[in-house]
Amino acid sequence: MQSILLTQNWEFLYDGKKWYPADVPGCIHTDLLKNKLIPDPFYGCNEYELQWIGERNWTYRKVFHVDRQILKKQHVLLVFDGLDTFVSVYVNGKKLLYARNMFRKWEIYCKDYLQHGDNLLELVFESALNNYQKASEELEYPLPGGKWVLARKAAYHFGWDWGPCFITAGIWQPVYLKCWDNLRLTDLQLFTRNISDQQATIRMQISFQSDGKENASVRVINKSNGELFTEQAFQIDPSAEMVELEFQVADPVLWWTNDLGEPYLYDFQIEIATGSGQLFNRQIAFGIRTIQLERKKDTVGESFRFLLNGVPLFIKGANYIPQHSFVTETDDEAYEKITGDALRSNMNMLRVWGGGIYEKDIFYALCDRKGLLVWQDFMFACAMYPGDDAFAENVAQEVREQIKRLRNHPCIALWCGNNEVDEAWHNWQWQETMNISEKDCDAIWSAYQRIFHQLIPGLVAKLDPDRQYLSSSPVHGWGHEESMTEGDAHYWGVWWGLKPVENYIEKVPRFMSEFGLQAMPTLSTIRQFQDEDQDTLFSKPLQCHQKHPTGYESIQNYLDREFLEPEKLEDYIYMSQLMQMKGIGLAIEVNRTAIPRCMGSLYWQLNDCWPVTSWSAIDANGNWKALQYAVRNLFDDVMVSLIEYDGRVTMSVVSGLLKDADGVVECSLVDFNNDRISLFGEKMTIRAGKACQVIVLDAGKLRAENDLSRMLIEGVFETSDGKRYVNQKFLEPYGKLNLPPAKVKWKVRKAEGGCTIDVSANAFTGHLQLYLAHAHAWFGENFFHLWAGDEKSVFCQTGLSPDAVEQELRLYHMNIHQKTEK
Ligand code: BMA
Repeated sequence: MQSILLTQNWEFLYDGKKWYPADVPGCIHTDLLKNKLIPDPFYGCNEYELQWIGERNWTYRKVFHVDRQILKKQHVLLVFDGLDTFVSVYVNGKKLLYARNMFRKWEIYCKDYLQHGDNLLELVFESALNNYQKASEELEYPLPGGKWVLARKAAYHFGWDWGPCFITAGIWQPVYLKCWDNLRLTDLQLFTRNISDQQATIRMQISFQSDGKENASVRVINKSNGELFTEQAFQIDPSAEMVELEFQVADPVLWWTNDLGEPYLYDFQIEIATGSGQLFNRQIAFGIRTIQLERKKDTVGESFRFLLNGVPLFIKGANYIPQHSFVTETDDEAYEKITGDALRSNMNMLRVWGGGIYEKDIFYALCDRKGLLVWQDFMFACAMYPGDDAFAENVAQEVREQIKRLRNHPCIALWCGNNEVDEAWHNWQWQETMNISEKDCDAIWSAYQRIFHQLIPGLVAKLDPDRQYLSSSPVHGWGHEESMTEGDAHYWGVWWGLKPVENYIEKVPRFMSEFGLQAMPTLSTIRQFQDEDQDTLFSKPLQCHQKHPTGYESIQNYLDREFLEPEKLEDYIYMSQLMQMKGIGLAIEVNRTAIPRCMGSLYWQLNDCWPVTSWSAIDANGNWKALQYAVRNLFDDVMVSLIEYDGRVTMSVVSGLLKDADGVVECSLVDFNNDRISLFGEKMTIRAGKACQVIVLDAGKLRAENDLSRMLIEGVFETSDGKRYVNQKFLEPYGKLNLPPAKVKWKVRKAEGGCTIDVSANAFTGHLQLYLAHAHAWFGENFFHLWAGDEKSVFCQTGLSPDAVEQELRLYHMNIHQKTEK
């Protein structure tokens, strides 16, 4: 088998006249930008000026050389790993393909159309918007939701409530020629059949495309130590879909999420030799484990919990969206960073949300390695899709390919049909607002059932029988009582319903798969779209970078409840982040303390695809908002929780450990002078995987006896081997605190990978934030409190020199109305 990469020397036609160099993989927006034909699409309100790009058709071409050796091969395929989206492909002037699905791979037998020497490959991309306009006129009934429903293309490209509308077109994955004689290996899959202490049985499925019958043999070797697992003979038969074999791994080391153990991967080297002398070598990093989603009737309703190797685990994580509006802009380093961020935040799952893309291989490989589970949505979101034969066939092919591509990854925990399609149809009143007739409603719902209740689950059952399928997330909409007693829930009463964050205390579902609050990104990210002289509330660019219809008003609504009054941009950035941390932090605490009733907490949303004010906890440049720093603590293997509700303050310690932990539990009030009043202190054993309620305090009494505007409450669990878990909370709204004037000092010194900042203060300083004015950075700790005399050394991960950091460093804290001096 020979592969010839065709990614170099492409060009695209601009204005019907001139050809410009193009990147493959790439897309029209990035090609226009790199050729300086458009301004930065993310800057200012440029998005609105650049809509014409998505309304046009675009032609790409390339000349490639074919030598005689290739033409001598029996089979020559032209392969596109990804085309975005509606495109006619011509080889030497002959149309060989019309592709119409961004999520599929396209292969064309092209030998008869190739010639020795130069060949011309041309692709004419049709505007996905125009395609929608045309296709929707032919629909028998209206499809509510959005313009993405007729295109098997990333839905967020059409604009989302956190993302711009950039309707891209282009070759977004590699292109190559593949040629071979007689036989090619098309697929190699491993499945864990069963596991005992002594051995694991692995089933191997090998698929070939073959011109005739042949004898063959396969060897499976452990690449890291040369150990031979099996050597078996088999027959290749062109009429059989695949060959199935089994082998054993003795004393298997299991794959665990990072919180429960080691995500151990076997480096299987699989060597296949055929009678006619062909050799195939494949490497699969395989994790031996079982994963189940258990949904069993119980006294509350129905459980919704994951069992990894039989162990129930509380899911800690977030919803993940594509990292860039232009998918090819996300490089390997960005995947390393985001999965690394999830790992260092003590997460064990990411949900790949259905309005984006099936992520690239590297994303899943990194999740395998870092012990992060993946909840994988199929790419359908928030709209009703067609159900005709052509659409169903297109989807079936996509689903088949994606399952086959991803099923070897131990990280994949669940297949989910779509994001909020079921919920939308039943709760978003489309039937009334769009005046859809009963007959059309029936047709729309049967299309839904065809795709999500029949077609996709049928393919999952056939191709990946050990993994479960959930037809839609959430199982019930948040307006329904059942959303709290069974299934997963997207609880949006807070934010969308403008309920106070304390509502999270009452709304505890079985598994919280979405909940969120917006906050502004860090200043250096705002700089990406506006210059310093535009830093006013709310400048035009700030408005263009807020996609929720009442985004800033809703943030203000939450700030008002905390008596926070931002006057300028820096105030708003800081206060909105504080508010987000408080609300989402509270929900996580509540969800975790409700174990085993609630078995998961995935906040909306981990990341962004451009610089924007959104629900993300990590902005588009990788800067962590306050929430993300807090999450690390709240998702730690042990969490201390302090929740005030209904006149009581409850302290709990929640364990995600596999073993019981002995230690000392303490609860105190600490005032801003660092004087302590002990409320509780005892030796305790915290049971593995359980929540332990430590103490319930009378909030009224605490208030009557203390000036809570000058103190915070602190809960600590210190294990007998010295690990400390701490939670500190103000019991008064932020704006009602009586903070002293504070002066913060700092010094910057060199450290490996960045620098160390030593900070100290002359008085209690609340939630001290460190950031760089013009550069992106990650801090080892942030938004922490300092008492007078404390000195903290904070690592700052940056490429800047200590001198530059000294210049760039900005501090913000809750006492800021008092002038901070160096
Ligand atoms: C959710 C998501 C997204 C959306 C978010 C915030 O329910 O599934 O569609 O961006 O809410 O509104």
